[in-house]
Amino acid sequence: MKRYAWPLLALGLSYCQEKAPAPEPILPVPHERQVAWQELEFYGFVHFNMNTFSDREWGFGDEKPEQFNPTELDARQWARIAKEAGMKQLIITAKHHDGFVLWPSEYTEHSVKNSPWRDGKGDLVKEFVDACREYGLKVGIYYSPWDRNHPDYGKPEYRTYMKNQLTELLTNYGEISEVWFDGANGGDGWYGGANESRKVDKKSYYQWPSVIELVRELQPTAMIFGDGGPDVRWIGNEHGFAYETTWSNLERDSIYAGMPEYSQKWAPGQENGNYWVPGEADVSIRPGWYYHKYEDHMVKSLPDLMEIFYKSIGQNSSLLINFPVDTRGLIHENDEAAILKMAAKVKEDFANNLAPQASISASADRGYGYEAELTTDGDYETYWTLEDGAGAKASLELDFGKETSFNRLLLQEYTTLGQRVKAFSLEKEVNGAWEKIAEGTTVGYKRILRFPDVTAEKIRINFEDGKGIPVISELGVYYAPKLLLAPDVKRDKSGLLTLVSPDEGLDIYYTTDGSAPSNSSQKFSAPIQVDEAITLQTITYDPVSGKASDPKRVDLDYPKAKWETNAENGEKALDENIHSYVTTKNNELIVDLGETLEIQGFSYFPMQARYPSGHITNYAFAVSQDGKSWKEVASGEFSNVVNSPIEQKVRFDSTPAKWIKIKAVKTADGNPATLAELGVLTK
Ligand code: FUL
Repeated sequence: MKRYAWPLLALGLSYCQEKAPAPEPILPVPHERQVAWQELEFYGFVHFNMNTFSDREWGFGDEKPEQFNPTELDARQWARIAKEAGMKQLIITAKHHDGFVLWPSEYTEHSVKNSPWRDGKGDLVKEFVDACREYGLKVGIYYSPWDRNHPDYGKPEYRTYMKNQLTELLTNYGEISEVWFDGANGGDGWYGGANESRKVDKKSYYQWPSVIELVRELQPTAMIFGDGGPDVRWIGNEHGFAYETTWSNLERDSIYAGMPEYSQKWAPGQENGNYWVPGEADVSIRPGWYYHKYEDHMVKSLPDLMEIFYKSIGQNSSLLINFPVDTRGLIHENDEAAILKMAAKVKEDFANNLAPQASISASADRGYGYEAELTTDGDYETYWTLEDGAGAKASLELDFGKETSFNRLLLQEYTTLGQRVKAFSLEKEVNGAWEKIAEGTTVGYKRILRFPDVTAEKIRINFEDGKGIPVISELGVYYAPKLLLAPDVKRDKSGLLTLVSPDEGLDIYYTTDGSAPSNSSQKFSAPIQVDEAITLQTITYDPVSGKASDPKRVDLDYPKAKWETNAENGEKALDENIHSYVTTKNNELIVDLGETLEIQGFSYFPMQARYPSGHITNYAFAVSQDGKSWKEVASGEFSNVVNSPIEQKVRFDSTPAKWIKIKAVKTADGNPATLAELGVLTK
């Protein structure tokens, strides 16, 4: 029941409607700039600089400005995509470890001013800032302290250079909302031609306090990112995952950028950390931070991106997703499609908050102005809390008035009063008793629990442990529709076929005769033995909504159960696992098929590692009946295998084979040939 009285009544009863003062904060609490920042939640990174053109992740510093030459650069395209994806800010790599700078800095020749791009008259930081402003995005600047180009790196003079450049960046482009200092620093480099290794003392070399002071002076509202803050900290991995228990409190004084034990020891934050330094989870939408054509087929899938969303924003962290802008100067169409799918799915999952539709009550509250209803009013500034000294235990009960299905719980603490909750659980009422559905530890700015579909009329959220009375701003209950994607198809060497659902509570149907699958086809319940070549078609089906995914078609050829090879580790090319591979001895691999098959072609899956080697670009393929006398049946080129290491299929006239041999006539890098998988085509 709402306890707001009518205005008339209020006159007479005003004594009981006076809002009690807010509870005392539990320190540490966020600074104003951190409060503003936490609402951003989701923003983007643009890795675009010299590495884009040298096809590297970390340039050495000896690159030439002439190499920087995008052909269709359009920062407005980046900003449009970020905006459409629901991002609130974009951060650009103004200078990466190789030292090349994207603006015409007065302090170096190693910049866009000596590149052919815009005839040396371009300023990419300016184009970027203008595009962000046009699309209403905040602007962030990534500046690598480590500089493998600069002759003075490692000497005191370099500090002046760094400050001069930061002054340019922070005075010439209007409001900057985040300044991103990378923790990677010191090591080999070109260093003005010295070509040597330079180690710096990461704690003291940069004189961080004075750098921070400079940023504060020039951009008082900017958040400063570093491994350990000062304002926002690294989450400790590049997968975009925060932790089950994630504190915004940090023992900041124990941390310096680039310290080796940061990830294990400090990254999740500390319950009793004495500074407010919330986490930021950074991850690239592809394996690399920079663009490499050979990763065009490795853009993260929707299930991957949703996992990242729930493990970052859903675990008290912001999410920073990177676009490796390509050599044209554009976000690649695969990356755009992926991020927009993710944005649509997030929207769908949180389209309908069921909590405000329920009547809500609390085990206790602090009185007028602090009632349970305030957790479902959509206003972060209002909150439910208890009387001082009431302890950390309390509960909120929601009565939907009818059986209601859901699978997500969202909670937000009012962080202005400090992060408090240490343990909570969700229960549903079953015949007058409470049954546990899910539980969590910390909440912080935002916590989302995912669990299998539950149907209940009444639920209860128990705050079980905390640093003080709970202070809860918002509470949400949602039914996230299933991720209706076709199943993953996995087959092992023996021919055992498994279909894996992308989400819980879905059914899987399939056909093997080429007909279109539906929910009246064969239902998949356990792995199936497949001893022949088949065309598999499969769907996932949601029995609740009656909706099905698009069908997936996979041509599975003859299983490799009887196949053998003498080559060392050769079985890695026959194990139906594209993430394992064999490195051949003399650039060939011979396989005994165990029986004579009529084959019409072969397939080659190149090595899938991040830094592959030995991709076969020119091949010869031969068959044999006895493993001694060979007949070559095909030879040719895998033309684009370096840039696009996807499965290659070669067809030829049908021929009997008991033995097969693939020979790499040439590999892309001259290294011994590698194969992730070798197969035959019998259909
Ligand atoms: C890392 C850098 O070394 C990567 O190249 C990338 O910029 C990433 C965001 O941070 O530490």
